[in-house]
Amino acid sequence: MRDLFSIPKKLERIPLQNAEVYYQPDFDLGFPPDLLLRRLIDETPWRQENINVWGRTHQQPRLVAWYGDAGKSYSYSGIKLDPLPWTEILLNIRDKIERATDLNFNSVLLNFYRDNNDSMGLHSDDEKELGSKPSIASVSLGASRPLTFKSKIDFRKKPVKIILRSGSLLLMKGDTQHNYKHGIAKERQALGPRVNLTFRTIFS
Ligand SMILES: O=C(O)CCC(=O)C(=O)O
Ligand SMILES: [Mn+2]
Repeated sequence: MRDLFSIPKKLERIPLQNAEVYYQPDFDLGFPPDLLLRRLIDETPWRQENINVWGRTHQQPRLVAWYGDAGKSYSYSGIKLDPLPWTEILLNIRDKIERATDLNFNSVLLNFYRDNNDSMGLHSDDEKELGSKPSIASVSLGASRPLTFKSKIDFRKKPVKIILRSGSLLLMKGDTQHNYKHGIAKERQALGPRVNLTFRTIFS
């Protein structure tokens, strides 16, 4: 019988209709999540990008960095990111993720939420260079933040929230980007820093 109080040691499917989302709260990254968080905050050349939304320019409410194989640049919301070369720490994490998901990734977007005021608006990762059914593996480090899923098919459906805790792995596949938006809302209460890494495959 399954122990209700044990933390699952593998990716488990989240019951979200017309989507394929898997979550593992306690993923073995090879290093303690706090150590990885500190190193990534200190060693990443973070940028705050201006983005175009509905014809107006804003500063993104978080910091970003894009790493990947040479030539795999990525465009969204009017910005184009050229990849930085892979670092040892990111290759280590990628290796663990690839084994756990049985997938290959050639790039990773790092997002740094400095505190509770940083956020990411609801969006789908549906750029054409990600293919028709993007597989995206997301590692979270630092403050727990809820990831909100909002159906694009049925607007009456209540949003579903998954708390992404430090050291967790989330995998989105299949029709998830087609049928849902997802995002990280600002929070009212003070929170410490969080770094999220989304491993992706760029086809181009
Ligand atoms: O910070 C997160 O958990 C979400 C990141 C995300 O959706 C993205 O990078 O596209
Ligand atoms: Mn996303």
